[in-house]
Amino acid sequence: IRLEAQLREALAEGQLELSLQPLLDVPLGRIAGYEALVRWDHPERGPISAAEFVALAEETSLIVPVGEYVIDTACLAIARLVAAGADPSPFVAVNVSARQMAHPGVIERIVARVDAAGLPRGSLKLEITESGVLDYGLAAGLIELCHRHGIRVALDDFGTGYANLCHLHRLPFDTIKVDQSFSHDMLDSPRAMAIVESAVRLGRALGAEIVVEGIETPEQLQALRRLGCRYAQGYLVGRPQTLAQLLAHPWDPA
Ligand code: G
Ligand code: G
Ligand code: MN
Ligand code: NA
Repeated sequence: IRLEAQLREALAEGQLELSLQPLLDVPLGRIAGYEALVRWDHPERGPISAAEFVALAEETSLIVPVGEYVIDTACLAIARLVAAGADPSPFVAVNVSARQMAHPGVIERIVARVDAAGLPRGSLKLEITESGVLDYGLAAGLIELCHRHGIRVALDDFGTGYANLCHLHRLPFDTIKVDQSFSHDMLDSPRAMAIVESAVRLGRALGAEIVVEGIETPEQLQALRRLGCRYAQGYLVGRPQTLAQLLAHPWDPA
């Protein structure tokens, strides 16, 4: 409860910050976009990861203003990168939670913020994790509404949890993000490699783009190239960085 009050204060006082992690377009060999990851630099405790405080924010209605801060800041950051010469225009992927999506009018407010930042609608992708799909009817309606507004939707952490093939069966995601546990093992485990390979094929069959997360070595990236995977994300491509860091070294892998 004390942390909740502190989070409310952090939001008001601008202690929340965004990190942006680049995604590589594997066949083209260039940065295609960024995933926004929210951070909280707590005055006494130091940096607190999103994993820690997003769960807390979800238990309260704080996830709504936190989510709006993230969308706003992410769109403005991408607009700054574009203004600084990022070419072609990158996309920005923003994580959203079920609690946030259940709020009436949330998509319309998100669209208004994309427009206000001067970005094309297609530059925003919403990333939904398994826990973000509480109800298929609701999720399908939200995805349809996003598509009508030109916003794309990704299924995050694919391969973990219970119902991910059900999600793909019922919901028309534009992007599937394969969880990093598979890429970490794929060069040592033929089973992990088989799963990544199947995900790439599944994406092609479903008309969804595949992102493989957690790429840390050139050998893993080479394997993705061989499989015909479209996007790679991970420390090899770049660590999550602040906008200031990205503007200082726009195309350096971190
Ligand atoms: O980068 P980090 O280890 O803190 O991320 C941990 C988790 O927090 C990830 O699963 C990520 O999806 C989630 N996350 C990061 N930023 C946000 C955000 O802005 N909103 C939501 N709902 N989740 C986020
Ligand atoms: O659940 P989601 O995929 O949104 O979470 C992304 C998290 O994964 C972030 O916390 C990010 O810092 C972390 N991450 C990104 N790339 C790598 C990587 O190559 N290796 C590891 N171990 N973690 C990564
Ligand atoms: Mn994500
Ligand atoms: Na993920």
